[in-house]
Amino acid sequence: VHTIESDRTSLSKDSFKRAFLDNLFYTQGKFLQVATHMDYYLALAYTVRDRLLYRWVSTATAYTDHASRTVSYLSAEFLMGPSLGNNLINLGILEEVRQAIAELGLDLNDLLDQEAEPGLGNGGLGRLAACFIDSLATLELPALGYGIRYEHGIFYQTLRDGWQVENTDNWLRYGNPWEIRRPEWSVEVKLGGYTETYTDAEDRHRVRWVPAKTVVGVPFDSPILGYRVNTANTLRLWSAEATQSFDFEIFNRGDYMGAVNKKVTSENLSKILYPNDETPQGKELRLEQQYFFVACSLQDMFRILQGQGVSIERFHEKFAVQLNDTHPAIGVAELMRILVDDYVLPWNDAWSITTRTFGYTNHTLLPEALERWPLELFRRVLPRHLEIIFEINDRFLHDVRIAFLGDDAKVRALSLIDESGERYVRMAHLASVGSHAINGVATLHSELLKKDVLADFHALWPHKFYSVTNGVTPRRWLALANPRLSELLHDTIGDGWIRDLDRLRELEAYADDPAFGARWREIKRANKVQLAELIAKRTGIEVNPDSLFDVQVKRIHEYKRQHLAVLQVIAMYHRLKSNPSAEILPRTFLFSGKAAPGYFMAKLMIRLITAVGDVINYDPEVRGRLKVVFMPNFSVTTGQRIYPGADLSEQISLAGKEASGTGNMKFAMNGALTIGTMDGANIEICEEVGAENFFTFGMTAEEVDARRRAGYDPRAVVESNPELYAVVELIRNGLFSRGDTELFRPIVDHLLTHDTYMLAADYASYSACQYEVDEAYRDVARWTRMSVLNVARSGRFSSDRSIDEYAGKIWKISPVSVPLL
Ligand code: 26V
Repeated sequence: VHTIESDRTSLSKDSFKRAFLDNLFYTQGKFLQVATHMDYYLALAYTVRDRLLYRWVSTATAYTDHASRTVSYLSAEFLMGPSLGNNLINLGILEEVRQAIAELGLDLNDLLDQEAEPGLGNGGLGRLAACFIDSLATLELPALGYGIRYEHGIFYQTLRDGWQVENTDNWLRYGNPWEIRRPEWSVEVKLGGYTETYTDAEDRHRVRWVPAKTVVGVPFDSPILGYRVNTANTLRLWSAEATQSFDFEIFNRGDYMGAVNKKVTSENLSKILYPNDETPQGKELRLEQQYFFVACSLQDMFRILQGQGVSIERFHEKFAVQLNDTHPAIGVAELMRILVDDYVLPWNDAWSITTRTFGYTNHTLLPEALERWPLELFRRVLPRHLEIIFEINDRFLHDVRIAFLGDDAKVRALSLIDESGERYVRMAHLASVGSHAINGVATLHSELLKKDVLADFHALWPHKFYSVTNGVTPRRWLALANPRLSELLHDTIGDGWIRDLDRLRELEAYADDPAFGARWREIKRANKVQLAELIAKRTGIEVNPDSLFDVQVKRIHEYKRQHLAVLQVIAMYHRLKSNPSAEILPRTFLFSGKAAPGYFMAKLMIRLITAVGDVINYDPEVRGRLKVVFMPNFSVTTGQRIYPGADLSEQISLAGKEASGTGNMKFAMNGALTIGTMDGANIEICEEVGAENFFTFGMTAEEVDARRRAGYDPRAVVESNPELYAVVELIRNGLFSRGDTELFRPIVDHLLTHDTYMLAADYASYSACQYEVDEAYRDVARWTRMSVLNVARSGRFSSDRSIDEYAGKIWKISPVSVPLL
């Protein structure tokens, strides 16, 4: 093995160049003169992969030898973003490879641009899983990420006449050099059918599930290398295939087309990612997807357990299984089914193993986002699991009746089955009952969980509740995304921050250093120039790099209130039109984000942004002082280019609605200041960086509640605020829709009547706060100081800190150092 390493996968520049040319020739079948950029990218990716594989095999060996306790992170989404750059960072060879590639007459950036982004997630939840998997490896913790290998990830967004258009993503078109198919570890998954009882040879009463169909799950593994360590964990994504028997049917039966159709249906299971972030739709295929990947993953864990000769009763000692929201919550019933039906364990023993295995992370407080499945649909797909859920529920409600003597309302409220109308299975309740740990993703969110959504569970089991504030990986979001700032950090405080982000504190000493400040500003300016180029390329809009870059990038949702920012933009425009010579601070408003395809209001919000841009951007009187840009197709890749160029980060959700937010952390880490509500992790960011370095506005979560209880009348608020009234009138009169007074009526009407997310109530405070932003930005030294301190104090928001907390408090796992073979 030593010779394999030194001959084939050494990190020296010469060996790297040789390997690259070798791969170009023997993997891509091309020579330099005819190779495309895609060929070069793939050759480079394989060259890097070889170097990962050596660490991967070493890691697998170390874990097997230690029989280490392992966390299985179950997530329906892993929004990984491109791998090449990240792997080069984590191997510590980015600059060396850039040079080696340059010596071959190529530009590394051009090759990095070739990689298709695996968009296997919607937004925050999927990206969090990706940051966590990076931190797990960096902290040398034994971990497996389990998910779905969607053939089509999140849709590709374009704009047509200012409206969002969805295009199917096809990330696998040129193949994926980072994955290895492992057909030898394929498993079968049953679906549908019915159950029956029988007596086995040992005279035991048992239940048999007679499924209607069986599909095969094939694992595709990708190595996840930690930063500058030998640990390379596995991300194992399952792909659905038809069983062999379909192929036989195809040959033997007359109904050729019918058989082929059945095959296609099986393969549909991992075809497409549902794009409905925050509003589950109760679609049968979605429940099948969830069960599919969970059933595959649990079988895989049993295989690993058996491979290590560990007995079934010790499942929970070997594995800590974390449920990333309720999407994998069916795992609770599936593990019970395996233990009780297949291994014939007594119910109580099985239940003890199950609850000691699972942890549940909740990611949302929005009531409409809580997953529930119509009972009849559930029975159709998973008849045995429904029986098991009923049994879990019976036993659970028995305890509830004792704990809350005579309180029938509590029984109804806590039940795993919602029986208030059409009957549903409540997945958050299943996850809560079946787990030993329940956590929110920021302090406020965890408190609200205990007070609101899961209050009755908290009353029952206070000891189960935890809070782990989210974090993001500084490798991708700082070292890779912002090379200029990273270089300055390198020159000033060294590179320790990349694995210990608290080390950024050492920057505090430079916050008032004029020479350092000048470099700081040059870097931000250069990043803005680069971002301006990207904006021009993607939208044709020219923006001024000396204007304040005011950025809101995230999924488009009413609770996130992109339209609150738009109201403010219109107010600034109105001010300028009323007094064209007014001294206004030039601003560029940049919006980016996807709307769920069926979410009408969100799509209309995008149309409003583009419509306002169409008027303001081309109004000669504005003289370029205001620009409004909607950048299509927000993704990990575009995020990496946007965060480093932002001056101001908009985090303006209605307090109590954004569980945490993670974009807020990426901005702060890259030196943007935040204008934000006291919501989610904003509160903690404000606390860390200091209120004097953060722009807060709006009602607190408590004030929101009080205000609503007191009776909220948005129309009265609008009518009593002349600025806001004028803004609403301008939209209503069709200024942004060529006189069409219908187009934006749903937004205006909703604002005046229900205003569910209370834009009107927060408007005045937001507007006043934006004046403070202007004032701070005009004081160059002050803004620089604030920006430096935001970066210096962002250490807490590394996902390394989050993972360290999960590992210690919830998973009880510890690092295993990996020697190279
Ligand atoms: C729901 C559904 C419903 C079915 C279709 C697919 C799908 C995908 C996602 C979701 C729920 C998404 C919940 C979510 O993303 N929450 C966000 O989680 C972030 C990480 O914890 C957090 O920072 C955000 O505040 C929170 O909105």
